[in-house]
Amino acid sequence: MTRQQPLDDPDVSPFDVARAAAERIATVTGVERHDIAITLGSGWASAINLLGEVTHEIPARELPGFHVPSVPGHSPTIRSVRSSSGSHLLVLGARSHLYEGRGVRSVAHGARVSAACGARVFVMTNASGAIRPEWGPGTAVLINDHINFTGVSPLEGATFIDMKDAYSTRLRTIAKTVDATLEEGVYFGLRGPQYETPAEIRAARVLGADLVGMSTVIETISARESGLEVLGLALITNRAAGVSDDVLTHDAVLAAGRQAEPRMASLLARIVEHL
Ligand code: 8IG
Repeated sequence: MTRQQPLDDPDVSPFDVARAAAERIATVTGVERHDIAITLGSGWASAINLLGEVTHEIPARELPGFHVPSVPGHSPTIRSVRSSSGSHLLVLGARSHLYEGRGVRSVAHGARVSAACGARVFVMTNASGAIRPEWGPGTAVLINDHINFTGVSPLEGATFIDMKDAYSTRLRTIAKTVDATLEEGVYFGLRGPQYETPAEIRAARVLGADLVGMSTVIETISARESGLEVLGLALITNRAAGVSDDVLTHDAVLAAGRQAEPRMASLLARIVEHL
């Protein structure tokens, strides 16, 4: 059983919880505003070593609203990093996924805390399955749009927000100046945790999707609600169901991530330098 958390209380505003976490982060780090927030997904963790100097590391459980992740490959800390250019980076190692069952507020929390910490840019990395057959494991893809197929939204009440350019054209252009060979595609976001059937992947392809995963879409919606500019970077770790004959396992996904990790770390660090 998870403990009762402030985000579970419908009478508590998730933005108040985010503000409390942000105040704690500012107090502990002495950094009044962080400029860029970065969520490290599986296959991206070692980027931390290239982003700059880690000045503070806060266990997620010490901050309001964060839970300790239950999935191997995700590290539950929030770190403050000073980049070589002097920017303050907030690196989120604690991420909730819908399939963990802690609710959509928990998934949205990182983006809300990032905005409350003063960030203007939210960089999200993830591991994804390729719907496009030409994308093998190790391919890096800039997310240029998404299809939210989770059936839920982090927005509460009549919060009608614009989702055009959700994945900032400006930030994608900057990323392409760093690596012009970066692929681009539409991310199909599902709740999981089961991987898809081949029929579901065929359907996703017909709907216009290029890659698939179980994160990112809820966080992007929250980030846009909070006024953050979003950059989404996916590492392809497998071909989606039916795209190849491979059996999909979490271990194989992690192994592909580990193999590509040094390359992704360098790519991410170079992009962040230019933001
Ligand atoms: I890594 O093929 C990774 N995450 N839904 N499908 C879904 N999520 C994923 C996949 C995949 N690969």
